[in-house]
Amino acid sequence: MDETQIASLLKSSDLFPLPQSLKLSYGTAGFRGDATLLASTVHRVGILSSLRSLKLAPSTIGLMITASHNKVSDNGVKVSDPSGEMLSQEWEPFADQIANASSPQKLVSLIREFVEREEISIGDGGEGGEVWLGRDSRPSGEALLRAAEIGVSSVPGCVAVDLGVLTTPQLHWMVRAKNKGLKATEKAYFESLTTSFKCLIDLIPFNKSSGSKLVLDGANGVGGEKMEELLRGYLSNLAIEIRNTGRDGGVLNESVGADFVQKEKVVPLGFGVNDVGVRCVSFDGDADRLVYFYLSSGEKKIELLDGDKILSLFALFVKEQLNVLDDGCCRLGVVQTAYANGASTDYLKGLGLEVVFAKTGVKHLHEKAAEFDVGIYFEANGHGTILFSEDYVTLLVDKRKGLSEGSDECNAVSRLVAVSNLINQAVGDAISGLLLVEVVLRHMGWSVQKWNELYKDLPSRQVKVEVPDRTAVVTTSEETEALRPLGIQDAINGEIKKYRRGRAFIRPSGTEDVVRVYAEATTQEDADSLGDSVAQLVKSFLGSS
Ligand code: G16
Repeated sequence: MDETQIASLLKSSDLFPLPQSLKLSYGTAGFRGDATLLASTVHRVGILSSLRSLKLAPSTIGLMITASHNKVSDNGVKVSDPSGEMLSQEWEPFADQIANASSPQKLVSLIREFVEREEISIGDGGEGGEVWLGRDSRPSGEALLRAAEIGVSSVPGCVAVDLGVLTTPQLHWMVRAKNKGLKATEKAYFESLTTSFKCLIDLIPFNKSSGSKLVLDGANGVGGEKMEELLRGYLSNLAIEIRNTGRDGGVLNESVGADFVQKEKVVPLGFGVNDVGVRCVSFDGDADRLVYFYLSSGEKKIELLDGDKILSLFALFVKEQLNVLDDGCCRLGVVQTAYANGASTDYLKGLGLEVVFAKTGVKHLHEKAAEFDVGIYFEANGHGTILFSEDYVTLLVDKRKGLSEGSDECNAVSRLVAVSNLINQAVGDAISGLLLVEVVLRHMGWSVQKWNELYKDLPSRQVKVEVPDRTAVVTTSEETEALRPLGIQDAINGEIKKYRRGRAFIRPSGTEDVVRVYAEATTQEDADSLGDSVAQLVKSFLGSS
């Protein structure tokens, strides 16, 4: 790097000093924390994104400003690689180093070392770098986006393109499309969803119904707004009522949204007795997760159809199409995490499916799903998608040429191809996930209640424990056992033994400053009691904060 390049980086870094005692880690899904402390972090991630774009030139990188399910006063930043997938994990240590560099001089020296090691050429007249920026609807997003822009353009030869307010999956989709040389606008995203959705609806053999209208809880975030745009401009026949759009004074993620509904298992604000039996769906703050639910009776209690149930529905549908083809050349697999309800895993295995487990975080699930021809992954919290390998889609398209129009085989191939276009191939996407659930329910002629009967969840409980240092918890790779603090796993095992079909684990959250506890047993009372006693163990081993 020459003197001018160094001066450019120093000048912009001086504008964003690191707040004292801020210590961040790239975590499960990028950097997250109190929004007022994040300007330097976002600025530095802007620099990193430019370097990534130059390293992989010619390619566009995505930078998303969001803290997804976290409270509204938090914000965060994550990076999309050219494929639309999460930033390569190989670059995460560098992200951690620069985010925590104590001074602009230290920062620039880390960048210099990294640029040399990675042989990144800056401003040598070759390909420039390009970073596409998006943000969710958080009030802190705009100022942080400016910090990112300054970071991106402080690397000579790199430009930032502000795409404004988007859902996280929209940005990933657009980055992927751009790097594939396809139309990469928001309009193209909506058109692609619309075309594939309509194609799937047209392929439903008889006029089947999935029951009542659908009501969407938009978490007071960007998802409700984007869904409204889709319905207004492209899918006006689809009957979806949208609540919690954020325009009626509701607060982002506060007693609303997918994370709240899935963890608390109660109705979100804005829903009540009048909705008993109605099919409802909740998005999270940046619309990369969805869970369905309905009120069975009373005012609050819900029947939850979480990521595991969405996964099961999708797996059934895909498997049905593959059975029609009966050519045995597709390797279909599903990926879950330790949070998957034991009953869902039993159900999926009962379908004869290959089930593999990954660590929490879509980046881990995505990687494993990509090993299959068709890999379906979902976290119980509603984050997931279906990945189709490019080779398998090509094979399907070729196969269709030899099939007679309207035959069962031709229709099955057309459905699979349409699903591969509908469902986001980059990350979990609540909007495309919703459209596919609606298609499959209509295809099956199922109500939400009928769908819920696929299997009965084992009662479970999730608890968050605030501790002085959550990094004191270290787990095995699948997060089912705690290796540290020493002795805690034996104590947890002692508790588990007390309950029939008891299962519990702890792990440090990568997005919030808490240790998470998951517990499962045959009755809700037992799951609650196991969850509480494991939470007590966490407090006694780590102290409470
Ligand atoms: C992010 C990740 C998810 C993960 C969730 C919770 O979701 O993308 O894969 O399950 O955080 O992670 P943790 O338990 O480590 O806090 P989101 O929707 O917040 O981006």
